[in-house]
Amino acid sequence: MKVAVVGATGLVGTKMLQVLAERNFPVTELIPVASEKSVGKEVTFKGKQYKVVSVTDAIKQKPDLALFSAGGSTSLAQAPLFAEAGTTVVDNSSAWRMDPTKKLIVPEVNADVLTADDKIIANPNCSTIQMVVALKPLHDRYKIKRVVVSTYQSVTGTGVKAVEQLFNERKGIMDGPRAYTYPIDMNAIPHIDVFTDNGYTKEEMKMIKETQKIMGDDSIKITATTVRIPVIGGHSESVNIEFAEDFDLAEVRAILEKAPSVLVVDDVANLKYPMPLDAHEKDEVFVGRIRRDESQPNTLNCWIVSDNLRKGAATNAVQIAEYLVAKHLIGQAGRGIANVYLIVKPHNENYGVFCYSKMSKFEL
Ligand code: 2RA
Repeated sequence: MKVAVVGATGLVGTKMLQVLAERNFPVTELIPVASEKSVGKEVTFKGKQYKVVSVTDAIKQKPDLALFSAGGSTSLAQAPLFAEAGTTVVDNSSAWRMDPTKKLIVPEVNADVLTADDKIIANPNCSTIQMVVALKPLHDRYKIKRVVVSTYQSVTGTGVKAVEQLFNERKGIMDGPRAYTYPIDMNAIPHIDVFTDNGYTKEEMKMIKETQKIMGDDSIKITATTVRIPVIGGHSESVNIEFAEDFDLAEVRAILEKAPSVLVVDDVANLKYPMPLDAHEKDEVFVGRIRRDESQPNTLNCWIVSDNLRKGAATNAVQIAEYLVAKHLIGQAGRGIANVYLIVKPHNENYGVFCYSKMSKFEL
């Protein structure tokens, strides 16, 4: 499979390359793509060096898959160009997430809605992904009425400049490049993304709208406060969930223990609870501090932590691509062949992908 990674030199793009390699995604040809100022730079994939190319060059090569992590305006302009060339785009920006014609996917929750016609697929916001992975199995059992979430988000969600600002400040350098208006070290900034007219930030509104879209249920009421803290390994969330009916705490734990991608870390007697230090470089969504909200009926409190660059971004995007491969929904980019059938061997085996037309057989 010919795979383009657009934004290959950024924090998420670099993580996408790492995750593609780790999960042995069937990349037969890698096309790292970035803005003009990075064209010609080299990135490493599976021990080999690849030169970064421009978007125009990448489209000419008609990749089967393009993983985008290049910002909203780039994605709005360029994702359709890839799609027109037959490429399936999985986009990590907010550009397409609330577009009613585009699917917003967390594979553990709603991958089953994908079809071969979905040429631009949206990857949700990191803080939304980790929350819905834990909420979905509970919603299926008890029906969620309302969620109150407060986040404690890693500087890696902002990007390289923010990580630099934090480390500079920690060394006492206060006049280096800044991603935030205020110091981030020794601080908590209740402001992620821009403010909207209702006094919420865009990050908070993403958590509300995206959760409803992914869960396919607009009746779930959600309110959010999102906060940036001087942390690297992942985002943490304090989540208060009100259900339509009462629940059994032991059953809640059992449901979460069985839920895909969830790891319950909840043993307060032994001081075990999820923390970003432990979630760093892992793909799971860690859930702990599971307890009843004693202030009102049918309500649960929990603490959800995940590596925002992995499950919150790169891993989720690659999992979407893996689903497309497994379901034969991808791999025909612009080949112009009638009656195409794809045969994809199971994960980890030698991925021979063959494409048959009425007349001939091509190895992709
Ligand atoms: C953040 N949610 O952490 C964003 C990144 N997508 O700022």
